[in-house]
Amino acid sequence: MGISAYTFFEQQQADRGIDLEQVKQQIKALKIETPSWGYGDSGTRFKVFQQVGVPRNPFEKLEDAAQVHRVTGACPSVALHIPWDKVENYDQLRSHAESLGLTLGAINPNLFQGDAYIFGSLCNSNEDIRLQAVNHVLECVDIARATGSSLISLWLADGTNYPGQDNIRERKHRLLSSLQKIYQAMDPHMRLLIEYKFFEPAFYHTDLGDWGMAYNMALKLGEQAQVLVDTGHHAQGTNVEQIVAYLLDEQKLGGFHFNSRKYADDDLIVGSTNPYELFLIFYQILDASRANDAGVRQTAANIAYMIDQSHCIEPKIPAMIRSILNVQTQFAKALLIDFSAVKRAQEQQDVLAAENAVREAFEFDVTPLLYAVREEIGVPVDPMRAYLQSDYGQRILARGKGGASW
Ligand code: PSV
Ligand code: MN
Ligand code: MN
Repeated sequence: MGISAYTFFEQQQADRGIDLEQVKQQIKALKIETPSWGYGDSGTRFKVFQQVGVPRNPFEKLEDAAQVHRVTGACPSVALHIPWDKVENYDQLRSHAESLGLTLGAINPNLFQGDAYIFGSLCNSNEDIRLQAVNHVLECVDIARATGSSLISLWLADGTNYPGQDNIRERKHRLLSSLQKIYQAMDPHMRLLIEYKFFEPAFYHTDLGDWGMAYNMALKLGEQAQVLVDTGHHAQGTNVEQIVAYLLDEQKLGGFHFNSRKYADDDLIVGSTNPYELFLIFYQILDASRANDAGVRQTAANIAYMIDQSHCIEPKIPAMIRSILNVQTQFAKALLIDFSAVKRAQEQQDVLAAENAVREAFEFDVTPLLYAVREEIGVPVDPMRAYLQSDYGQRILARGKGGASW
């Protein structure tokens, strides 16, 4: 891509009244956290395929994550999942991250794999098991202190498979009381991000089945609790961007788990099947960042952007790079929306003009823009090519098969 493509693009956007310098600043500021588990082996309930070269421990997962940050400059932090990433000494893990130019990000408790949790964790009718689950999350709060993390992102597998299996309202009460114990243990700068999902592994009812249930819990807990939107956790046809807008307006949107889905919680590369949805999510965020209400603007500015994907059949590091590039692309396109044109059309109730003002931004090729941004921050203009041309992928083959797996 030569200078001329960018010059043409610059002129095109100047003619539309878009301040490209500001757009570039915003692209540079977008940071996306990658998940440690995205570098390990994962699969479906049918099979986990083992790949050669997969990290054998949390230290090696960080080394792989550092490659993604090296070529994109956009992924300086890594989320941990406990106990998948449990280590003896978190100071050592933190120093290792720092030596790689990374920080440790959200701590994700695991309330779904312990044998005790067959009938649930924080909602279990057995008080001892509920306490065990609460204690695990409290341990994660301690880990967050040691790793310098400020986010606890909590997903529950709790639910039932059959009508009558347990009392839905009592489970709701148990959940709130468990969450209150966790919330009270957090330091003032920490945030509890509550993730919801409509089904799986429970198939009849799920205790945090949708954004409304997560929102209700976050509201009852207090300011430090917010909702986490995992883009793959909705029923077919759900308007995810409306949920995003609603939660932003209530100042309760805390973060995202980005991934793509076709049928259910498929955990595919974000933006691979539904790029327009991702673009429209960013449209809502950028719209909120221009809101009159300072609280809404602040909420939009503090969103934790995280990837949550399972790379079952694809090589993991390039899959993560692809994900980051897809997010950057849709974000860059959303930044090209002419918000005054949208507003004008809305005021005139001109449906077609309003829809056009949003869609036309999606239709621009932002490659020259992203190349220019990367050149300015000193990362390869084509991060995927740079990674594939490096020998890192070859070198890690020496790790062999049978690395970390969920
Ligand atoms: C559950 O489906 C989920 O989205 C939660 O965020 C978990 O922590 C993660 O996946 C595990 O892969
Ligand atoms: Mn998730
Ligand atoms: Mn999921």
